[in-house]
Amino acid sequence: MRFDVLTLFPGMFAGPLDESILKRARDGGLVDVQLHDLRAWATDRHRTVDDYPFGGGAGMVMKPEPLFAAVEAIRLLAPEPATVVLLTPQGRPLGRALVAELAALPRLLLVCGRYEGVDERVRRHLADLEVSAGDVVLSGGELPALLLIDAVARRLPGVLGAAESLAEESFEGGLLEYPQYTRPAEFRGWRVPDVLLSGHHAEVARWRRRQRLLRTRARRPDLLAASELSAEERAWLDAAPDEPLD
Ligand code: 9D3
Repeated sequence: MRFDVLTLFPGMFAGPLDESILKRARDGGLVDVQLHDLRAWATDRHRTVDDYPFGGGAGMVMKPEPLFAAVEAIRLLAPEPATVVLLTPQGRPLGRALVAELAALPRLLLVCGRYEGVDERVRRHLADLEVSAGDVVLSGGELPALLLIDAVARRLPGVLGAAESLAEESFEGGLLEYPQYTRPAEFRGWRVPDVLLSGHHAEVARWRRRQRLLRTRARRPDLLAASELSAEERAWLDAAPDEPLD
């Protein structure tokens, strides 16, 4: 899958793209990320990309001309049709369903907003889709673009190992994860639950499923409402008090 990123701050991307899973996916040719500096499409002496808002008000607005010129030029750099995604606080919040939709596309052109936002004509006539990283105020679309690239790349065939992919699938069930422990079995007096040391695989699986349900009810009841439960699982929830948040 190809990502083109249009940004005023290409330097923000090197670190995250050059580590761990994203680095491996890029080295293996599964993910191609091309960064483009919007200022390259500014035409005046000062390389201006923003201007004052018509009607007045605080802050600056990204001008349409460099954004349109850049997107039109970047489209031509590869044959795959590009879906233009504008990262903006007013977009559709990034979530599992949206990530799955984006991962099915061959090419994304991510446009990172800065300042108070982009000229409305960019939104209306250049962007195919507007995406937000959720209800938090950030300085621009760069970190949301990285979030999107990371989440989408993890869904591409071959990016995760077989074991990791399987683990991801089991959590697509939409519940939170069960508590995880590793050695030592006792640390500062805090013991690992006996069932995990017992070697009874069926008991361990039941304990984990139950823990996921209790934890999801306590922390994300919205997720629980959307998941399908067996009669036994319903009974566990009815019998158990709310998990104390530790
Ligand atoms: C006057 C109101 N503005 C400041 C509070 C709104 C505003 C404009 C531009 C707030 C942040 C930004 C810059 N942020 C983004 O461009 C952005 C973003 C975000 O702030 N949160 C979550 N997702 C995204 S995607 C792009």
